[in-house]
Amino acid sequence: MSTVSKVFARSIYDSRGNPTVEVELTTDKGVFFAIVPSGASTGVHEALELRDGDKSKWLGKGVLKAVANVNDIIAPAVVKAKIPVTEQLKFDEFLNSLDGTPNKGKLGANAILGVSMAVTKAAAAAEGVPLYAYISKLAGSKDAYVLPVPFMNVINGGSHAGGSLAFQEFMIAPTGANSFSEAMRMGSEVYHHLKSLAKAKYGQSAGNVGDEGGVAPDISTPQEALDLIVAAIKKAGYEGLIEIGMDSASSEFYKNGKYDLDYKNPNSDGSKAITGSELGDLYADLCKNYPIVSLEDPFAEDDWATWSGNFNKLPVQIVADDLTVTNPIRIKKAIQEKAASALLLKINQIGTISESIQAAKDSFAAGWGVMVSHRSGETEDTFIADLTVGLRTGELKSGAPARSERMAKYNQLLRIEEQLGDKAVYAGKKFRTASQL
Ligand code: 2PG
Ligand code: MG
Repeated sequence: MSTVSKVFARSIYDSRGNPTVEVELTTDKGVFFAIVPSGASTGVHEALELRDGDKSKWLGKGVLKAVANVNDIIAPAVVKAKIPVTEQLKFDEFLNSLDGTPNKGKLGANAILGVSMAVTKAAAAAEGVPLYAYISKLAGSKDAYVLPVPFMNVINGGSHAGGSLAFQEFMIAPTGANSFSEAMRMGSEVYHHLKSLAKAKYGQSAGNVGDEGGVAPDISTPQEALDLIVAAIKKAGYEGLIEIGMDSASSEFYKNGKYDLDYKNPNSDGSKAITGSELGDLYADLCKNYPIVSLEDPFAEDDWATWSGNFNKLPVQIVADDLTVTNPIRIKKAIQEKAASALLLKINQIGTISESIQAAKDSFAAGWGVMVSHRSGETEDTFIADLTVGLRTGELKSGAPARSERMAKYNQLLRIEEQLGDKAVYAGKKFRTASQL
């Protein structure tokens, strides 16, 4: 029975150069590290990310309070409680009881999540199995491990880049590949073609990248972005084998009941603001003209009626991110209201691994898909790669096939696929229903 002898947190830095929490947890099996990611286009209903707010340091973004909450409150309580690390649910319930608020508002989700992740890693070591295998057991997933379709964000817009493009992410999804490693090769080739095409068409600076490693040409319409991607797919010779996903992150440009597609223009006169129904028509049109298979956050986080009203109009996977924030209560509502057909699963939106697993299970039970996701502020921690395989979600997004905080997850999946050999199944076209494969 492996229990925790020491917990220690420190402040380190994420991919945007902002402070974040790292937890070091010690058991008889060793020392286990976990680093917490951080979003930019965060949903208002997410669990609380505790920031110091002291403008004299890190522009208010310090996490010294969250670090102190781990070291002064969580650490002594956890060591004293002696809960076996293999009892994740009990452990996470204990962490939640120390916090005592519905949104982890006292200790901070960033303090709690770091400990919860490190416990899972320690438990895998206690059982002597790889992390993905342990998570699979924890979640009660079916046998045969499924490797996900990587949704690679090759054009960055919205709050993740400069320029005037309102929609945040344009992703390539090699659904026609035969394996995860082949999907990565195809994605890498398309990414490099895309960079050359963007530079040739929009000038050298169009090759500069945004927060998630995708190029960020100064274009203003989704059609321009999609045309570039289609041209790059064609140039690489993968027409029909690579499809497209988008994350509009539309809560960012929802104002006064309308969607302002010109929101990044400081001189916007509001004339490009459209209704939810008009935005739905725009998506329907894009789905007709481009090989789109997935639309995330097409509508804003509290615009429920527009989500449900447009659901049948859009013939692709509809992914809920800011709408559901990996929160079982909001997921239940979205299922009841027929608002979406897939969950975007972000562990720091809810703050513990048990609750993240529960969110995935609730979604699967409703026939939904689940796409595991990084945050735009990421780290070298590869936890979500193992989580994806363990939960059998069949889909994951971890940014462009470039920049090490993005590649860390894809590289871990390459290792897992190699380790599994013949036992690895690639989700391919069945990414949305991979849990049933
Ligand atoms: C999203 C994410 C990740 P952020 O909206 O899906 O790509 O962005 O982490 O900034 O919320
Ligand atoms: Mg999103």
